[in-house]
Amino acid sequence: MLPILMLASCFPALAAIQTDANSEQAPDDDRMSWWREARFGLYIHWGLYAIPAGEWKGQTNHAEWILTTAQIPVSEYERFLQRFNPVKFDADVWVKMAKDAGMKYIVITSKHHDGFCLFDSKYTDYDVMSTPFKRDIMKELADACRREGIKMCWYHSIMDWHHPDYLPRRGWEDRPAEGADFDRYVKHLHNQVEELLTNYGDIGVMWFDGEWEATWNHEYGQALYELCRKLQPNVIVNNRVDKGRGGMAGLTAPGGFLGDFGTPEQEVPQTGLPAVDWESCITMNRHWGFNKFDTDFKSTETLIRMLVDIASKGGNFLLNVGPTAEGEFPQESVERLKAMGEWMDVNGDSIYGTTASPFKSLAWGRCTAKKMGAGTTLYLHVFDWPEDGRLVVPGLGNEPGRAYLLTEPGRSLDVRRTESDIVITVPRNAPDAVCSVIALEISGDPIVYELPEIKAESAILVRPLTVEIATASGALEVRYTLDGRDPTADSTKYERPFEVSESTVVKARAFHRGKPVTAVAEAKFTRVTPAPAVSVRGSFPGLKCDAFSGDWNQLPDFDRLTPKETKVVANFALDPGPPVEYVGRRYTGYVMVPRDDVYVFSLTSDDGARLLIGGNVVVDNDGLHGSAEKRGVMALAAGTHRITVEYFNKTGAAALEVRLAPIGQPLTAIPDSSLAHG
Ligand code: FHN
Repeated sequence: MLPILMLASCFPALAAIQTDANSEQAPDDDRMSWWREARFGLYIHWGLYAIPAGEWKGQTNHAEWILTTAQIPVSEYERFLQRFNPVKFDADVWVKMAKDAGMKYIVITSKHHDGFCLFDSKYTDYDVMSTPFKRDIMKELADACRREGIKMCWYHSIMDWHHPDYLPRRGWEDRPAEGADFDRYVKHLHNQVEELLTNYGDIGVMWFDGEWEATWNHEYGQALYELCRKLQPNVIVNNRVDKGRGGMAGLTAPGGFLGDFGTPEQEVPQTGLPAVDWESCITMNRHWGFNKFDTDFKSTETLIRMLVDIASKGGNFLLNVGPTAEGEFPQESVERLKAMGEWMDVNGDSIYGTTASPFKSLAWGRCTAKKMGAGTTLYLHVFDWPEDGRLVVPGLGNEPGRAYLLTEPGRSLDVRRTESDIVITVPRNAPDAVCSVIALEISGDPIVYELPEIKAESAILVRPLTVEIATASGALEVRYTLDGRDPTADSTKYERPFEVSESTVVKARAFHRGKPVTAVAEAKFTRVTPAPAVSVRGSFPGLKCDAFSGDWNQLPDFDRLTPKETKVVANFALDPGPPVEYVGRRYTGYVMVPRDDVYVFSLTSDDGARLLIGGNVVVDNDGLHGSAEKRGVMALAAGTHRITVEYFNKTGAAALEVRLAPIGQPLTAIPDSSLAHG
């Protein structure tokens, strides 16, 4: 088995680092306070697209984008108006389900990209009042929310595939663009936002979307943000009102872009983001709008742990439901909301109004924190219950107070300090198989001595490898060993990076005034034999590139498909021009490396991609995502190695970039001269 590692999984420091966004216009605390306290909201995608329910002419993977993904002419899509009659819709039932799930706000699509309005608008007939239902659904929901003390919030799409003045037109559609006046559309957008912020009482959030097309710009975003705040000064506006959102990672780039919170989509940031407000919006299955074929629902365990993970990073969780055309939540959604509510009934205090974990990571679960007078309560969310009955809280410097299970607040648990850790004696069985919460009271603010971080470019080596040890606090002294023994106060003091040239186990521990204040960090470095080069008879410049077309959510098995075209290309660069959608590519050939070494491969793609060397997966960046980079390493002998890159793009933006370097060197695109095919 060749020595290969997915680098991001070994050295988080090399994984994607989120931008430190929002730092320039942190929103005022009062206005954000209810939202930060809430932590958990319901997202609802509902509209005409619920009628086809994902299906069109035999294709069954559509949803709220069906007008575009099925290329339905607007005139044909409008016919759904006459079929929208959700006779089973009951606003009180929906709001009660959200409230019972522990949710504090509801964000619903007042208008999605298809332009259909779920509210009574005097600026269009393309709204719910033109359907057989003839009721202002948004009004009924807003009234029910007010009755139940839930914040009503609107999702409103900037992009509008129906309005005659919106541009650009969809590439495939027959409606002429002549005569369209985008500024007239912007006025229409403002008029409807005024209706939404005037006719329905206090609104919590304006959740804009569809801001990515070139016709929308920062000036429009600024004017729309200011309109919202003028109409309702306390309303919160997300960052998709402007142009600063960074893809699906959703955070606001520096540069004065507007928006009160970042909007990661279908993902959770890898770490907390101090002083940044953000909310991850995530589907329960694989679609936002109702798709009757999509039974791939996340488990209740996954959803509860996702809520905990997000809260432990200081974010909000906006969990989506796509109701049916009849006006009901899918049964799978109903069941999950009910189960989440049962967990929140017991553990809600560990989510609401909490702040991010003071720990960088915890082996057994997550942590949230809440100021309590002069002290702090740490909520320890245990996913993996300790079999030995000892829950170890690593590197906590505070003297511990009382500890208790949220399921039995009256029963104090035994808490004692070992050298660097706090140990809580817990019952043999976890009270909640999904996530049991222990409250640990401490005096003052949390003091956490983070485990020293042992860093190197790779965990495998062919040549001497430089290793450094970092600690979060300069006041601590780090001592380390290279022989596998735990460091003591007499072990070698870390002063500067050092080299290892053979397989080595490095152990490090932080000390304060001669006493250990952290557990022992350990990293194993293995000397490996580089993968042998292959001998190639008769190679030619460039790579062989098979082009496929299809609608995928992840990389298909290209071996089972027939390419539409096969050609030779100079490198991995995508064709210039607008992004090509519903496309797959498989590049095959050889890459030459100059010397025996460990090489870092970097693969950036939108959507998914995978890089193999000699048939071994070195980087797996598969899946539906915005432009994202992943890295992997492999030890290679000098010479020629077989390389394959597989790639697909579904819709929207596209990206593919392959970079390579020996560890410790800057990554660069592979020169064309180092690529060949047989
Ligand atoms: O295109 C929309 C999509 O339909 C859905 O509304 C998500 C959820 O926020 N937002 C956009 C995709 O980023």
